[in-house]
Amino acid sequence: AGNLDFPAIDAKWRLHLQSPISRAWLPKFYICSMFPYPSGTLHMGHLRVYTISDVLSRFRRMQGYDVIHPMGWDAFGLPAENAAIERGIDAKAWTESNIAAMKTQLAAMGAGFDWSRELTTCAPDYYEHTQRLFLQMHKNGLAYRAQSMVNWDPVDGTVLANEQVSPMGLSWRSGAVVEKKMLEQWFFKITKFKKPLLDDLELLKDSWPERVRTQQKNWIGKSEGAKIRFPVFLGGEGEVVEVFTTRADTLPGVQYLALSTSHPIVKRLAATNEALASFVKEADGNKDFNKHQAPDGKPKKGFLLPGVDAQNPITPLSGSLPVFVAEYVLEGYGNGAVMGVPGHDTRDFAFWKENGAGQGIKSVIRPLNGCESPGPFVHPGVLKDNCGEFSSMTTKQAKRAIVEKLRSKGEWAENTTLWRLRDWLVSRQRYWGAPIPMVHCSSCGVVPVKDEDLPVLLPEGVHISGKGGSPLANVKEWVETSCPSCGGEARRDTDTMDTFVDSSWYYMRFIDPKNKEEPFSKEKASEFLPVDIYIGGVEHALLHLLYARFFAKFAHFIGLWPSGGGPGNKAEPFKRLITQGMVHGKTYSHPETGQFLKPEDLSPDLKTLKDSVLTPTISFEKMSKSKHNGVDPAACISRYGADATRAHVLFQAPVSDVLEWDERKIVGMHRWFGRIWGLVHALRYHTQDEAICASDAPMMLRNRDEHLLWREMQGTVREVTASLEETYALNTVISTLTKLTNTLHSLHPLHEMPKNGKGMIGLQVRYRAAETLLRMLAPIAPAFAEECWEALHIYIPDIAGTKVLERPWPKVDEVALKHLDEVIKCAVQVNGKVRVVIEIERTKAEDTKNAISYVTKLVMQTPEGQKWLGGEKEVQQVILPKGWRTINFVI
Ligand code: ANZ
Ligand code: ZN
Repeated sequence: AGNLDFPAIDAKWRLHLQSPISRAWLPKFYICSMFPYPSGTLHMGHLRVYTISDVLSRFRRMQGYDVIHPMGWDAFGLPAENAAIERGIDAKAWTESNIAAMKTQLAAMGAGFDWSRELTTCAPDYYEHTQRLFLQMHKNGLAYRAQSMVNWDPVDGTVLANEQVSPMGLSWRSGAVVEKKMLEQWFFKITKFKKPLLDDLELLKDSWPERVRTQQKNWIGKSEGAKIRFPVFLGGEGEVVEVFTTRADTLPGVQYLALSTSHPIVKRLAATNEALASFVKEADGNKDFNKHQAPDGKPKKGFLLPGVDAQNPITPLSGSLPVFVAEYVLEGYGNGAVMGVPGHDTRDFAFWKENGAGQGIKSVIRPLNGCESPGPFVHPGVLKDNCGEFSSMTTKQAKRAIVEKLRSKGEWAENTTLWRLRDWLVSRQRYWGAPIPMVHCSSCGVVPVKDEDLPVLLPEGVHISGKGGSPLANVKEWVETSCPSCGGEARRDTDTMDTFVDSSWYYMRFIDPKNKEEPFSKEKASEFLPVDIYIGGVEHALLHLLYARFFAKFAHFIGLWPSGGGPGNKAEPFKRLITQGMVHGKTYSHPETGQFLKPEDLSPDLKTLKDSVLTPTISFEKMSKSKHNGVDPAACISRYGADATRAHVLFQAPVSDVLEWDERKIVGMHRWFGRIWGLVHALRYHTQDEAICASDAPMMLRNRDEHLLWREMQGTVREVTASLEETYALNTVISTLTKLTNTLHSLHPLHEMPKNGKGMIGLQVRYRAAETLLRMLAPIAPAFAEECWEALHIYIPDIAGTKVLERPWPKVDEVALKHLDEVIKCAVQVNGKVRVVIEIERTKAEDTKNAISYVTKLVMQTPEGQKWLGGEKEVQQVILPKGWRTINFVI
């Protein structure tokens, strides 16, 4: 490939690639990749996701689908605001220049998007409709205000959603330790849709990654169990503590109760008990924000409440139970109280070891079969003899019997279902977001802005300090307005919406991006939704996808998407989800100290440390500044060309796996391209005959070798097509095409006649194989494929003027393929060594009674058979295993 200047080829075809044409005769096909935040530069994750979506969309266009492949910008959010705070740059100008830069980079990677559909979430013509959807939520009782204990990020000075707080209680944005604060906030009632959000995951069973569905399921967190009420005595007074449990069957094994720090009883006692108050304060400091993701061995700390004891309602006479305040009990889940069963729950076990004053552990359940092992037994089983009337019941039976007994004794228990999902807190005390379209009037209360008064424009040129509450509160002339209801003086809501709101519906806007009156029209929704393939990073598996599913169901609910995707779909927005894996960078570290090395710490060939004989340790890790392993896609593209970079991205790993970026391997792609270029050149002088090149010319196969080549080609088309439309095994597309390239490359040169007449493969088959290869190459390496297409047809101006990307995707020659399926390849071994591979027709193989003599006859018809088995040679034994894949001659 020495004479190939790939960056120049990119440049030559860039314009053509940027605005792809759909010559559609098939229905719509909507491919969407998650739109980027306009930070200013594309990173490797972007390169990977947009390569995948570009390849799939070019492939579908060639197949004849009316492809929608849009691109936009998730342009509201903190980085712009921080740039404004830290460097005094205007958030809007900053965002716009970043968008311009990234658009150029997308073009440089050879990507083709429908730029006519471009949208930007921070543009008034977009956020007007975000606000309209907010009003719709409000009108339908799904947007409401509530006092709420919020997660307060003291560094960014803003409220965070629960989801933006790490399991360790750190801010997802700034990394600061999150505090708690009471504020009046806006919420979306996502919990109204909890059931369909959970149940409809089932519809996605075969088309979404299992891991993503599980994460969503856990987050929604449906939990079936029971409420059980415990009589509690404190200071002579009787009270009741209600707990939630999924294991009512373990009630006979309860050894204590544990309350959360904000339980009413705890609050009351803490007012007069200093030690308790300080315990509560400390425990609140290291709150377990996220029980389901909390690592093991999390807080076991407890505080025994003095003078408080509880009774087990099922065995009230069996003595009293201690009551603790415990860090691990969540205030927002169930009743903020737990019945402690050390014998059968891991956390309770750990807690009791720490706080049980050396008391033993009561075990009430044994395995159905098999013996007991040390530690808590957490699985279902059979109740032991120490459980009175419930003894020898199974877990399932006992759950029902115990709840029923307590219920009949006077409402001491009741079956119930708990959900983990909370309503979505959407207000942010931030500037760079869509203003919440609400007005506060002293006489009318909170009043929605009139639909015709949208958008509520975000004021420009606002000075943002980054301190305190909402920056908008300081823009007096903006805040002061008149009440939409009574016309009197009123104030605008000064919060903006969580940027997750913007990205929850953008894929619906893409189908009707210029619509002024509505977010999108019903007709377009029915025509273009759902998205056929959605591609993006697995880091969005939870929140973004959950919110997007919520908005799709909401759109259906208010009649904006009446068809909801047709029968059986139930308004699921993304038919198929592909989550691409991360790109890891090659990381060099010091073999002794383990310290990460910069390129300048290494010798020029990177094999040793600079001025040393030590070899660096090499690993692949998440790209980061501190590891000096970041790779800039733009630099890579300008060095190797977009096509080799794209092919490399696809080839190095299956789409969902981690991709270990090793730049040196790109030369493998260059070598492959070089071989294709060689083929094209060898052929083009011979293809001056238009009749041969006409795609409708009947294919004349004149001998066995032509048949074989033709068949191999059909197999390739079938495999590549299946990978692009069913399995998304895009790495195998490259290897399959490489294989075909190698076959074509190994044919004897056209101008030489082979001596034995073997391999007499004529021009027509060769040409058709080459042009089919180019068509399959086109989605992956579009610029290079166009260059080859032009070169191949240089003497046929009619075709040279066409574009390979506008050609139809190759169809499989079914007849040839049928043959391929019907033929068994049988390796002929002589004394264990393979000498030739022959083909046996499957039907013949099945019909033949005397298989060995039939196959031997075929073998003897080949020159190799004659050579190794003919003449004087004496065959002692023939072994032909079932399936006819091998035949072994012992001579
Ligand atoms: C007794 C018990 C015995 C429990 C046993 C489990 C196993 P999921 O499945 O996530 O819903 N629990 C209840 N409320 C809690 C709270 N506010 N904070 C922390 N933990 C709480 O979990 C339900 C289980 O979590 C409940 O069942 C309870 O412990 C605990 F062998 O009750 B279980
Ligand atoms: Zn009013």
